[in-house]
Amino acid sequence: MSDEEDDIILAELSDDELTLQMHDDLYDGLKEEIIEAVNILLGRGWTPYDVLTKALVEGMRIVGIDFRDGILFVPEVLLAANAMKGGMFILKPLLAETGAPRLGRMVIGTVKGDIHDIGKNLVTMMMEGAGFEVKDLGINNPVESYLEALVEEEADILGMSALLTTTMPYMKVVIDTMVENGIRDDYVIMVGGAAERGIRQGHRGRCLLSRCRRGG
Ligand code: B12
Repeated sequence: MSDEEDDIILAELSDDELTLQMHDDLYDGLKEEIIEAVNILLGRGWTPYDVLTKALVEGMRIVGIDFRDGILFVPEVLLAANAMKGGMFILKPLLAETGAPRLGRMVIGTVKGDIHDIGKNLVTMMMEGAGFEVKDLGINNPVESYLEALVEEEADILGMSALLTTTMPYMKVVIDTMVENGIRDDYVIMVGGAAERGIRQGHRGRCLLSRCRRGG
């Protein structure tokens, strides 16, 4: 960090300057600065919803673009997501009070036999940042966990993550069970990780696939 950046006093910036600074600070994964800036904007009378969308979500949108284009890598994105989480921690209770518009509810989890969760955690944060309520079931989820959570959370979207060739087919097991139970069309299903082949095994329906990453 340059001396010039060290000298920035967030409280002295105008609203516009502070918002742009927050985009930079998210990009650099500066959690303490994000927390300070969120509190400053709230203190200036910004609604929690405006702080979320104009400062945090917009900042993460820029991070997402550079991640997609290979300019940022996983460790940097995790730092940015962690900084975003710091801001979200302050805003979450306030948003609940002020009734900011929620886009929908999602249940997400890594499938049975699989402990990879970095991608899932990123998706969770991105979805929360985009205005969805997300129930994260963690790793190693059997079909029963997904089905129970969908009902309990009154969810609209099911998200599944699987990184191993041995666990990918389990996504199909979950979907097939939903078909058998006659509830498949009640939900949008999003799958990610090494999803491509796993889901191509003869399933039809509303599915959103993330881009598949290969290699190691
Ligand atoms: C980190 C890692 C681990 C860590 C996991 C730590 C953690 N907390 O997640 C540890 C060390 C624990 C691990 C363990 C193992 N791993 Co591993 N691991 C990886 C590695 C290097 C990176 C995965 C990762 O986090 N990528 C970064 C994230 C951001 O990417 P992502 O997960 O793909 O997520 C993105 C998208 O897929 C998508 N996405 C993900 N989930 C979802 C969900 C939804 C709903 C949506 C919309 C999108 C979405 O969004 C994300 C952002 O773009 C991969 C190699 C690779 N390049 O993928 C191997 C890899 C997945 N592992 C592999 C293996 C073999 C194993 C082990 C079996 C090794 C062993 N012998 O013990 C164990 C498995 C344990 C188990 N039962 O799960 C193999 C799998 C091979 C295969 N064909 O099955 C890989 C491919 C490495 C390799 N080339 O051999 N692993």
